[in-house]
Amino acid sequence: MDKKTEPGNVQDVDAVIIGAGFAGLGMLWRLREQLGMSAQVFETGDGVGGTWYWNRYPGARCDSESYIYCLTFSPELLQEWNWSGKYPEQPEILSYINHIADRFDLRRNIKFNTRVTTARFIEDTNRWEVETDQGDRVTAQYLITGIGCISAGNIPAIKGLETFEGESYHTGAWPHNEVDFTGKRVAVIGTGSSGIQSIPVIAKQAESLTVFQRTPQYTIPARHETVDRKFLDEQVKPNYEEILEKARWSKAGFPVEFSERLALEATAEERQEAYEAGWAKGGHGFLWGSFKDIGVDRRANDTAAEFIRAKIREIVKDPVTVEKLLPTDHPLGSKRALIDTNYFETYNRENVELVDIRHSPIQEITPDGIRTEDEDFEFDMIVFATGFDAMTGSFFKMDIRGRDNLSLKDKWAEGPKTYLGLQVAGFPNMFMITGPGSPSVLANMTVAIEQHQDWITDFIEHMRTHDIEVAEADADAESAWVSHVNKIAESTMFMLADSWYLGANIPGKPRVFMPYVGGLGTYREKCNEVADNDYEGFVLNAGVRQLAT
Ligand code: N01
Repeated sequence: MDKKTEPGNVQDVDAVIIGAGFAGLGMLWRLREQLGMSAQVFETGDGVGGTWYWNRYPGARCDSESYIYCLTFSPELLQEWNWSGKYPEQPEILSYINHIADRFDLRRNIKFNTRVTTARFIEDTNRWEVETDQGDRVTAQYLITGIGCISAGNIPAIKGLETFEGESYHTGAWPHNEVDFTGKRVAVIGTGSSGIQSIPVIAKQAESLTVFQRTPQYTIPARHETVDRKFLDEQVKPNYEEILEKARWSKAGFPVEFSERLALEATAEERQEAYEAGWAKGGHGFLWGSFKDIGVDRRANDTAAEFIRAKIREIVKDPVTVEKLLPTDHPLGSKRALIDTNYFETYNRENVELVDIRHSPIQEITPDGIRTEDEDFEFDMIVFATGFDAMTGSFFKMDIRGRDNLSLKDKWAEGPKTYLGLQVAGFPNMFMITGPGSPSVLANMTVAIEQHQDWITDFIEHMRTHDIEVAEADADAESAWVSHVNKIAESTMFMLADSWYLGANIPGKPRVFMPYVGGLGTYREKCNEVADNDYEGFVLNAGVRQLAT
């Protein structure tokens, strides 16, 4: 037996936290500083940051405005941190996260370069037993996952993948050294958020760039700029708590007003004016600031979609490329909403070509490049911007087992089942931050993450003060939540696109809408109601201590 795995080396802590991104770090701070608990964080990377540690591709940037993309547990930090860009870039977000880790002395409870391989709930002791690829064995009362929803990279199993002799990268596992595109013939496969951010940047450096697009996208100019210091100093910082509170109770975690106007009640001129204003201002406000029926009525949606198609026709010069770029097969906003910097403009560059693989699919990757049904292409580099096995993929990289040795993978074989996206029946004392069934991926992530962190912290505090050893989602409450999540999704346009929200990007994955679409504020209200009603829907018991008395 490996020395590290000898029984004598088992470490006991109150909580094991998996992941050292925003989710894991904020959770660690709360458990340690607010509840005085012991916690061990395991992190696969050699540094903190999670998503922002791994996604270092060119152009990587958050599309939440920087002043609202932050952790808020320290009012001093909120006041002192100064972002440089309206939308923060990956290096700046990573330095912000590193600053948090240093400032709050979080690293001492984090073990880096360590992947959790198994986590088993031991019914005799009511504790989780966690093992890692470094031979650690730790037992904990609580297991808390902060593993991200969009973390398990997906490189499609294209024939000949391993034969390519050039360099290849996935946007979500970008190397730490600089990748130099100078003089290179580069392919990018995929036009989701990562593709549309990296394509304009790579195009500027590469000798040639060929984009392989399966689904044309709607995207709105971000209108990125340097941060407006006056706005920050005069409007944001003195009013931070109020702004945050507004974001916390909003639909999507932003302190903004949603338009109450209906596109179908407006005249064609009024609609044009509203869409032009949204386009000129840029960002996600195009959607929420124009008309509220865009998200629920296909005819209203068509008016906005047509406006964007007209913009594409206006911006892109080559008519053949325009036709390939026009999104017509899904409503606006039914896939992840996108904002960009010079995306469509990039197709006017002489060194950029667009290949429509919906009509001429990739047949194989060859040692020299990519072969589609119609053509052979030669490349020095292939960038896979092909997304993630979202929401469940990172759970399935570990062997998580609850009561009766049931594996999470088996439990979720037909799609994820959770209560509030926070717990799974049969997996006691395991809490998920931004799990499936929660609204996180449809909201500003840091606001969503902190709602979970606060709620879990309050729940654990409640358990400690009421001498409760075990909390477990009730199976009926879980079924009711899953039905509710599905039911409200069915009435939305999200069901009309093949998206990762539905698992449609992963062959064989059950087609189930995974996030809660009812809005972050409504969800917060529901979670608070559950807590106020003595954690309704959870079975609480004193566990072994109760049996012993
Ligand atoms: O991944 P995606 P992403 N053959 O799944 C294509 C967050 N994020 O990394 O649309 C050919 O969106 C696929 O085609 P299709 C954000 O939540 C945020 O870009 O499935 N093509 C699509 O074009 C985002 O939604 C930020 O037909 C294949 C692309 O690859 C999420 O992460 C920045 C293929 C994948 O797009 C994921 O974004 C970056 C195949 N077999 C990411 N399989 C910001 O905050 C897939 N594709 C700004």
